[in-house]
Amino acid sequence: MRKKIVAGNWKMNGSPELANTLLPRLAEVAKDIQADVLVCPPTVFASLAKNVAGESVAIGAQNCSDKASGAYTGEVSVAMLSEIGLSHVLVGHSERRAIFGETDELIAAKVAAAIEGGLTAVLCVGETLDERESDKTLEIVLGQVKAVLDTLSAEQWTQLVIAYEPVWAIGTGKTATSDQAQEVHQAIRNCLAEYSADGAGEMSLLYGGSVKAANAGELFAQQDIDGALVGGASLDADEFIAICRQAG
Ligand code: 3PY
Repeated sequence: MRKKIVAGNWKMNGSPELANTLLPRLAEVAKDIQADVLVCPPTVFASLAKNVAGESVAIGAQNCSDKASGAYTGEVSVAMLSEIGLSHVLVGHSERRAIFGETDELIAAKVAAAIEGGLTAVLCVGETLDERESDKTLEIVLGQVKAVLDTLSAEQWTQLVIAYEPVWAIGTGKTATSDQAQEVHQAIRNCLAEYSADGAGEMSLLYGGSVKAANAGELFAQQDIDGALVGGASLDADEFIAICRQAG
């Protein structure tokens, strides 16, 4: 059985107050449901988040360095994230690809560093509106997936989750329809099966892009959608909890 996961990406938002109020409530809900719950606050609040979240909510980072240590001003290594008790790291979010120029090669190196350092990498992939409108969705998304899979062994997949986040649905209020999302998720799973049939069946594939309580249920009902990576709605305790409950 594949794990259902609901992950919150706070991006560059939130505060110690939000961590102190939202996470203890979420922790109680997470104890009651089957789905795994993950919250990725800004790294500066991650230690605090880890302390207040307890064991039922996993805390992750939104980015990591591909380097182990050294003169890399502003970077944070996987070992540092692990040292403060984090278990996951988002890698290759479309904002990092588009705004910070992260390439497939760098993203593959970060995923490898995360896995080797004992974390679970949540690899984010997705197409832009132009790419979708020129019928390149699967070419782009599967290209981003393969760039990472080509550098990993199937045994390492137990520490990999893939989040499909169409760029045109991020921060725009537009969500892919559940059929559009399922079509891409199924294509990702078929692509995984070319590497490892067992691994493909076990990989959790999350949908991201303006997920809210109102659309989560329909998305989660799709065969190849195993949860969500939630942006803005993860900053609102009631909304995020309502999404988590729908994951079961
Ligand atoms: C969004 O839903 O806005 C996201 O980018 C989640 O990562």
